[in-house]
Amino acid sequence: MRKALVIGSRGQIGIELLEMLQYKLGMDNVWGADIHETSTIPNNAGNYSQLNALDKEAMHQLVVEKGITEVYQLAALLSATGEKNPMYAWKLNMEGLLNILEIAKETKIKLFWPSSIAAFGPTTPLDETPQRTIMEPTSVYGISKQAGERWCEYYFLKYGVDVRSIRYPGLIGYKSAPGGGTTDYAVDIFYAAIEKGSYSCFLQPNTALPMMMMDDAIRATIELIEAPIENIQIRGAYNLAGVSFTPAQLANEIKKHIPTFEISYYDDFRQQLADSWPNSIDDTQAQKDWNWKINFPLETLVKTMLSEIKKRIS
Ligand code: AKB
Repeated sequence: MRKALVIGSRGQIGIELLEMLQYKLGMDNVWGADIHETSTIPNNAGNYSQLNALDKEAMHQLVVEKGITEVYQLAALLSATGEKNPMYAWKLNMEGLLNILEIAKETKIKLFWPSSIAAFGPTTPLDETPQRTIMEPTSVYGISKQAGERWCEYYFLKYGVDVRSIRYPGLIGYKSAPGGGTTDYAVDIFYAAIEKGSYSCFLQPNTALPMMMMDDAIRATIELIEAPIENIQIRGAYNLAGVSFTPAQLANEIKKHIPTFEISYYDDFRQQLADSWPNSIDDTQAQKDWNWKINFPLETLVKTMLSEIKKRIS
């Protein structure tokens, strides 16, 4: 019997992953945990425990008490917030991972931990970035993801921990808000387009980045965790390509639905982060090992975001 725990269950990925796991495994078999007080969590969110990812004892107790068999450890500071508080980002991102790796070693649970395109750096080949390549990240978030990938592989090689990971592109969804990332513009733009008809973008028009609709990201996460163990050739993190576009290309696609939409651009520290990340990704290995394939190209992504956000606002 599978019993899942999502740590960081109130975050951008956590909210949607929790919902999908509840649908697949049943409400009783899924547990959410996050830093927020229990009294602030909606009644329909299912089982929930307040948890600090830095509190290893509490994490261990939760895993044992609830009979958890798989953990999704999503609690982290993202790239932009991380740059504002590098020491805390390092502490949370690394200790949060090492705590659960230790628990996985002791309890034999299966573990999912998210890496990111931020694990690459300015010396990485920018186009069709391969699975294995130069990785010299320059943000604290990217360094923590790169180090985290190595720790995941280490725990697999040394202790046999069944840990699996994805280098998520920028994630775009309508059910939950992003927080503190460089790719957040690609969510904010939809709300601004619908509510104001214009958007002021903190990245420059030709900044190409790999992105992915949240539905695809959640499906990828679950397909990876459910893939037969013998298929998993990568114990660092799998590349996922998603769909690559620039702010200007995204704005043009939005204009097909809202012809009066206007975009302008301003200078911001996040440009430097975006410039250090790939334009596009090669995910042949994920296709080969666990049959990965995206469902949401740019046109479908934009159509879905606009219609779902309109429904939510009205
Ligand atoms: C961020 O922008 O920090 C994240 C990421 C690319 O991991 N969305």
